Order: sequence, then structure tokens, then C-alpha cells
Amino acid sequence: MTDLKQLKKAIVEGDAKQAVEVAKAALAEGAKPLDLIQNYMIPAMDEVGKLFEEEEYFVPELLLSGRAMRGAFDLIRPLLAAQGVQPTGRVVIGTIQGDLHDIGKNLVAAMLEGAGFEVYDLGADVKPEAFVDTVKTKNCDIVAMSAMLTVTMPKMKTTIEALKAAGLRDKVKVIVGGAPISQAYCDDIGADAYSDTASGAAVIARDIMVGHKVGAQFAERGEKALAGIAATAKGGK
Ligand code: B1M
Repeated sequence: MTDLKQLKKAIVEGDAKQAVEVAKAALAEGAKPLDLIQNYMIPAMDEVGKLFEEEEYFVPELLLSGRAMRGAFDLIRPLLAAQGVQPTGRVVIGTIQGDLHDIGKNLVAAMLEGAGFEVYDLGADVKPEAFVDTVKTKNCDIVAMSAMLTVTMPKMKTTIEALKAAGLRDKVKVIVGGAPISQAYCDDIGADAYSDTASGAAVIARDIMVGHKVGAQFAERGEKALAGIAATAKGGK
């Protein structure tokens, strides 16, 4: 039986090869993808952050740990998304301009895919105009923004302003998250919802689709998708 503590250790030590090997073995033995993420991989990155704060780790170590996390996560991602449901809605997601942290954002994107959303992932360091263009061209229902740096957090507000200027603010709901973000900040910048976790963001996105007040088409599409998920679950697939 694989010792999952080795997964955490490999990420903390920035050993991508070992992280991938342990994750692969654990999945082959039937470990739950979410268990790996929530109980071993995220705590590993928390420890890396602590070591950085204590000046035991510097940027190169952060990069190596980030790469190890990514390697294991790339194995898990398809498993989270493989639920075979029809699209619940369309989401454009990205880490805001000036911010290169993409691990948390990738988790949110994977959870949204797992919840049946069509996800347009613009990556990290995303300009407000890129969010706006994607909402327009892909007819998105939700804009999801992640931020990890206090200095660049205001770009969330800039993005919301850009949506307003493009006449799109009433057509989309905006969800925000990331370590320095709070409900108070969400309210302050005029976003619609805040979540402190990736899975919470997916639940909120689902709620938005079924309870959206702006247009009936949101509720209709969301209800259909949820019915599909319920049917799939009943069939034991
Ligand atoms: Co940097 N970094 N980093 N970093 N880094 C932090 C964020 C920091 C807190 C470390 C510290 O000082 N303790 C600090 C920020 C301080 C601040 O502003 N308050 C910091 C700093 C200072 C920096 C640099 C400035 C360092 C430097 O160069 N001197 C630099 C900035 C570069 C830039 O972005 N312009 C920098 C660079 C980097 C790396 C590139 C080396 C690397 C990122 C690699 C990558 O992402 N590909 C890195 C890393 C790895 C970290 C830490 C160690 C780990 C971040 C992480 O991936 N966490 C981080 C310390 C820490 O977090 N403890 C740190 C795991 C991830 C799963 O959590 O992203 O919080 P998180 O996501 C969570 C929730 O927040 C939520 O869901 C996820 C899981 O449930 N969530 C959402 C996230 N987005 C959401 C969106 C939602 C909803 C929920 O709705 C849309």
C-alpha cells in the first residue's frame, strides 16, 4: 500500500518524478483523487509557503515544488473531469494580471470541469481585456478570477470595470478567490461571489446557474445539467 505521506514529502522537496510516481501508484490502488489533493497536495504547498516565510525556501524551491504539484495534478485532473455530464454553463477563468500563481486556479478549473462546466482557462497573468474578449466570443456565463498577491488584487476590480465598460457586466456573474481574497473584498469590488476553496467555487457556480436572476436561460440550462448529473449518479456510473 502506497504511503501517501511520500506524496506530500515529494512536493515539499520539489521532487516532481517522485510525486508523479507516488500519485500514480496510489491512484492505481484506488485512492480518491480529491483525497490526494485535499489531504496531501494542498497541505504540501502550505508547508512550502511556511518554509518560504521562514526564509528556509526561496523562489527556486517554490518553483520546484510548484512543478512537482503540477506533475501529480496533471494525472488527477482528467479523473476529476471524467463525469460525462452535459455542460452546466460556460466559465472563463484566469489568475489576474501581474500574478503568476496558477496552482489554485488550476484546481478551481478542474473542479468546474468536474461539475460539468465548459471551462476556458486563460492561464495566469491575464489582462482584463482577455477576460472581456472571452466572455464575448465564448458567450460565457461566469467569470472566475484568482489572485494570490496583495499588490495585484486590485486588478480584479479593473477587470470588473472592463466588463462594465464593454456592456457585459449584467450578462455574467463574477466569482473571486485566492488566499488574500475575502468576502469583504468581494463585496467591496462588486463581485458576485467569493469562495475560499476550489470545490466551493464549483458549488457556487452551480448555484449561480440554477438561481441566476438575470435571465431564464441560465436557470433552464443549469436545471437540465443537474438533472443529467442526478441521473448519472443514480445509474451508478
Ligand atoms: Co509565491 N507567494 N510569489 N510563488 N507563493 C505566495 C502567494 C506568498 C503568500 C508566499 C509568502 O510570502 N508566504 C507570497 C504572497 C504575499 C502576498 O502578496 N500576500 C508570495 C510571493 C511574495 C511571491 C513573489 C513576489 C516572490 C518573489 O519573487 N520575491 C513571486 C510573485 C510572482 C508573480 O506572481 N508575479 C512569487 C512567485 C511564486 C512562484 C512562481 C515561484 C510559485 C508559483 C508557481 C505556480 O503557481 N505555478 C509560488 C508559490 C508556489 C507560492 C506558495 C508557496 C504556494 C501557492 C500555492 O500554489 N498554494 C504561496 C504561499 C502559500 O500559499 N502558502 C506563495 C496552493 C494552492 C492550492 O492554494 O492558490 O491559495 P491557493 O488556492 C486555493 C484557494 O486560495 C482557493 O482554492 C485553492 C484550493 O482550494 N482559490 C480559489 C484559489 N483561487 C480561487 C478562485 C476562486 C475560488 C477559490 O474562484 C474563482
